[in-house]
Amino acid sequence: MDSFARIAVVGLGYIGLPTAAVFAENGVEVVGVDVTPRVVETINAGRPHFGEPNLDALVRRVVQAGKLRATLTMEPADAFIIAVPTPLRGHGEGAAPDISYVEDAARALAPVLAAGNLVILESTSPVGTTERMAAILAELRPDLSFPQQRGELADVQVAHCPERVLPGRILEEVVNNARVIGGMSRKCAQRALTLYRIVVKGECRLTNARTAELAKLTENAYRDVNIAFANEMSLICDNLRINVWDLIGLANLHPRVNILSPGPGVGGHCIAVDPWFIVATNPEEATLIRAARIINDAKPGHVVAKVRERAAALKQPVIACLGLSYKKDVDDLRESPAVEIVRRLAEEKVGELLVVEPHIGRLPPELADRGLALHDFDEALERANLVLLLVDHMSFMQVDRAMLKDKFVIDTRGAW
Ligand code: SAJ
Repeated sequence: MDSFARIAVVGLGYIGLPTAAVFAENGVEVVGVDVTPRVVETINAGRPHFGEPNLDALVRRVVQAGKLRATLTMEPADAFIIAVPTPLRGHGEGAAPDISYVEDAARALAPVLAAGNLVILESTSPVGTTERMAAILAELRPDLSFPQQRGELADVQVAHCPERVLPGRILEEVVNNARVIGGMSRKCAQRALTLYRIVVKGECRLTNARTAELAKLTENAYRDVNIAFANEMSLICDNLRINVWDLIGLANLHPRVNILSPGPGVGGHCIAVDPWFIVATNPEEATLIRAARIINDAKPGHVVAKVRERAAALKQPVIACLGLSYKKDVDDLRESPAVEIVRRLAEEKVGELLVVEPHIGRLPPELADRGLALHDFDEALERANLVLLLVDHMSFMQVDRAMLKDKFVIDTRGAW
């Protein structure tokens, strides 16, 4: 029972596809299941449908070797890894986690489930989601037993093993990061450990599913709170006319202080989202976590105000907006503070905006529809009288300092 010759990965996104490819690379037969035909076609043609270092070559290799195959319909397997989105519906206070994709995945896989199978939820989820998934499976398959019914004796094992990879370093981190493996029973955790050991070199720590769920949310809330501290210091420094980067460098000389970097805000689909999963279920207690979210969400507004103020001093402001992605060296624009800043500058008609983002081929509709276009880095620098650095992409770092002379520079990342 303990072998995993064939696994199904449900949801072939930023986490599912790299996970599927890494298992395939290690000799497991992997079926990737996704609801989007374009995603399935692209992968079966040997290509990832998003940018991530080294993923191209890996997907090509495992698809050509016949180890990874994508499909629209669920198929039987020894283990199922669910890596579907768990978005937040609404914004800020009052927003609620949406676990309907996890529920849909459970309903889709229930018919092909067999005794001896292992079902793992990898998606970042509010506490209780793994139990909810197991309840759906049990309801749809009364012929099988589940851990909430029969504990160690269950026919089907269920676990939560949250992903914790950093976009931009996914392939490396999928293998080398430590993993939290939360079983609905001891046996569930043990079996999940056996599965992950095929690919994971990092430490694997066993716990229960609820603790694993909260551990993942805690990691991202911790980072959000720490970034909020840095962002709050940047506002305080602006008021006091102190360079925040110098300040943090000095404070970090202390052996027990390690302040993160302020920036234009916190983006991405994890850190800006997951803390709300904790706030949503614990509104009374999670006051610090909520405050951090509010501070970080307010940061783009402060950047816009600063640009407005500088632009007001120019007769014809031409603003080079450098970078749109949510962080450096990725093509991911989700929840990006840079996009929000550029959109608001365009709405307020602060000046002519020259948008530079070397990682994408065309602007998202919310910017393109406002008459903006993508520009070349050198051309934008040449023409602009105000330079706004929003993302510290490697390609922006080797800027010719002479080109910045006589221009207003707003460096939101402290990179220059
Ligand atoms: N940021 C700052 N200052 C910093 C660090 C980050 O402003 O000092 C900003 C970034 O520019 C970005 C945002 O925060 O806009 C988030 O970037 P990130 O690189 O910190 O994290 P993500 O969202 O790419 O990935 C995170 C990671 N979580 C942690 O580091 C605790 C990753 O390990 C998780 O797997 C991922 O969330 C996830 O999927 O949850």
